Amino acid sequence: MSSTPLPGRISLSRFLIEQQREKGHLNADLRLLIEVVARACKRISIAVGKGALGGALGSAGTQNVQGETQKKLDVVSNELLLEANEWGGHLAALASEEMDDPHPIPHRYPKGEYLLVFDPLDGSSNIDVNISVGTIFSVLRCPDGIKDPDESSFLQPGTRQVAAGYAVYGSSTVLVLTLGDGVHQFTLDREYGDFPLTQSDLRIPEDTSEFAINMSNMRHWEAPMRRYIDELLAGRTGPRGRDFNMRWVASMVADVHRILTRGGIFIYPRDLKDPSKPGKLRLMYEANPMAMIVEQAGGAATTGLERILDVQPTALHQRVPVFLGSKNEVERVTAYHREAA
Ligand code: AHM
Ligand code: MG
Repeated sequence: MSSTPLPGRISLSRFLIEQQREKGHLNADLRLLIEVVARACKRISIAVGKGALGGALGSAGTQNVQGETQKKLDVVSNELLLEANEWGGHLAALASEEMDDPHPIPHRYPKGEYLLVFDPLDGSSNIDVNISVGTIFSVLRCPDGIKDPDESSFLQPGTRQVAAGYAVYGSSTVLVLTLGDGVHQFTLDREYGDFPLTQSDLRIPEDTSEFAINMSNMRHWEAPMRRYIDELLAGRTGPRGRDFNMRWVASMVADVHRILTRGGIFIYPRDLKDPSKPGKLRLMYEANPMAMIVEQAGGAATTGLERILDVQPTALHQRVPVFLGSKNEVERVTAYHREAA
């Protein structure tokens, strides 16, 4: 059975062309970049959707730079994003969670003005159990005068991102995008192979009664973290005077997507399990793009002490604590951390 395109259906391509023409939010190179990333996400979605039939479940038997075991689909997704992006002439270099160093554009191709940073398959511990995973990406400008970008070219605060987005490979595949003027959602139409716009200007409610955190780490948390969660758990008779619900998918893309859809707060704090690590999530390809999206949707995103987008990166694979989502809750837990600092 085939379906008829919805009247007034706006494809991702048309949306980008209109943004370029009417608002000047992007140029032809950035438009190409976003379209190429979306095309790679479509291919990753197909690979994820094949599950066991694609022969790509399970471990690849290798480790990434952070010592994490790579899944076969981590490696496949990384390669799909590299292959799709390196020849188009829109990028100066790429960097990925799965690669130690930035990936240069091969000499046989022209170079462009943008840097692309990505987590090719976020939440990959969920692949083998058929739970949503996703791709997160961030776009920066290559600093002026740099012909061969290295790690230092990428170390720009999140405020310099020109675009950020993610795809969730769930019951449907959605692509969420910001160009710095609101957040827009596109849904993969598997029959037509395009991404029509399905929601524009997503907004995160300022208040929420839902939180997302890995509670199994509670014994390792610092005092302000315990204070905040203890208050939520105390429910109606506690200081917050209402009950709070908890959700934890263990795929940041899926947890953040829920927050964009109905509000909530997502937290991955620093903990004392491994004091050498300031949190689990990575600044450049997880925290920064998600912080830009969340702020663009009216939410807030901090490290517990400062705005994530203001953090000056010192290393490509740097980790940070992450508090993001409904503004009033993020501000409250941030205030608890600042009081204790
Ligand atoms: P990954 O990029 O290697 O998949 O790791 C990041 C993921 C996030 O998606 C998620 O929020 C977190 O790790 C889950 O951590 P935990 O295993 O502590 O629940
Ligand atoms: Mg990740």
